[in-house]
Amino acid sequence: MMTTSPVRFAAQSAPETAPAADTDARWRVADIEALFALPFLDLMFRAQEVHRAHFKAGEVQRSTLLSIKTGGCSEDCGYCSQAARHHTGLERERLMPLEEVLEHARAARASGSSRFCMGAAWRSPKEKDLAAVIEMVREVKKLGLETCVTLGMLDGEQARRLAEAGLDYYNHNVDTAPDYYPEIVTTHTLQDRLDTIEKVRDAGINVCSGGIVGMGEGQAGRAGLIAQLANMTPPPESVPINKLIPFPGTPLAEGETLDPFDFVRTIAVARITMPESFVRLSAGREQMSDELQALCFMAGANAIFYGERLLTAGNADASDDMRLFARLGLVSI
Ligand code: SAM
Ligand code: DTB
Ligand code: SF4
Repeated sequence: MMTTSPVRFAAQSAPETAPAADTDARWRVADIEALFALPFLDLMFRAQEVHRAHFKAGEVQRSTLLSIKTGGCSEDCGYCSQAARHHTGLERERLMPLEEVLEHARAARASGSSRFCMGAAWRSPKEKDLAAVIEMVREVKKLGLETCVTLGMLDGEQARRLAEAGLDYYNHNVDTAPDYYPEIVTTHTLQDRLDTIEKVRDAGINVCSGGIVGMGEGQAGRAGLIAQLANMTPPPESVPINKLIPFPGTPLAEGETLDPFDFVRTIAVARITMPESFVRLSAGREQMSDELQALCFMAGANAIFYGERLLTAGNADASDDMRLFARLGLVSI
């Protein structure tokens, strides 16, 4: 562990260290904005220092995603291709049968992924659906893969049943800064999301929670996103940082373009403020050059989604990823 101090920092000078884990010190949004405001090379250097103090440089965890229930969602998340009310041309599908899920899981294992993440376009799972997903978790675990699911909001009992089935991770993103959340979603609140995350945590399941960059939130919005993740006690074990994929037919389709360096900065600030978390370079890699991805790894990203698809969108090709790993000397874990 790095030496830490509970003393917080003035907004003008970027903080030197993270708050000590055993204090109630919190990251102030101003501290995080100060990190974002550092000259790029200084920020990258700091992120590398923190990364190398907590992880082996060059080791990257790979998870494969599968959409087990696509489209027709009741919620209105402005970025999402799967909201029933957005006309994205996506066909609504039923819950995928177990055997088909297992075929995908076996392929993911054969490709070298260590975790299999199943996503469903639900506000929250119904009893019959949860029972089916629990069966999927049990069977995927038997293949020797770690399991992750993202099913929308859960109550405490649902979280306990998933934990009992051996679920390793639950993904539930806070997505953006608290004050920007109502601009993006109106059918549930950020507090609903935080309640689910707390239930997942209480059930003993690892938390995967992160957000999306490039929804017009600005640097202050990105600082607000990172602050709420870093101030969770403990921070999520896995922090996906997604670059908005602008789907035609969604309200965010015509969003502003994001400076790629601001995406890299977000990764670096996540790394510095959540030294022990896996920071996952998530949606948007398909459109990123190898050089930009290399900067993200330099900034402290140490996990990716691996495989031809995310949920409904394409992902970087596995063969391109293998070449990139070889070119950069990255090792998958
Ligand atoms: N319904 C569940 C939920 O909302 O948690 C699970 C599926 S949802 C698609 C999972 C996450 O994918 C979202 O929280 C969001 O962060 C990310 N995501 C969805 N659409 C995206 C897009 N167009 N670009 C980037 N990330 C996206
Ligand atoms: C996360 O933060 N990103 C993944 C995973 N968690 C479930 C999903 C990205 C979805 C990108 C858009 C799509 O494929 O529909
Ligand atoms: Fe999409 Fe999940 Fe929101 Fe439904 S709850 S619209 S699947 S992000």
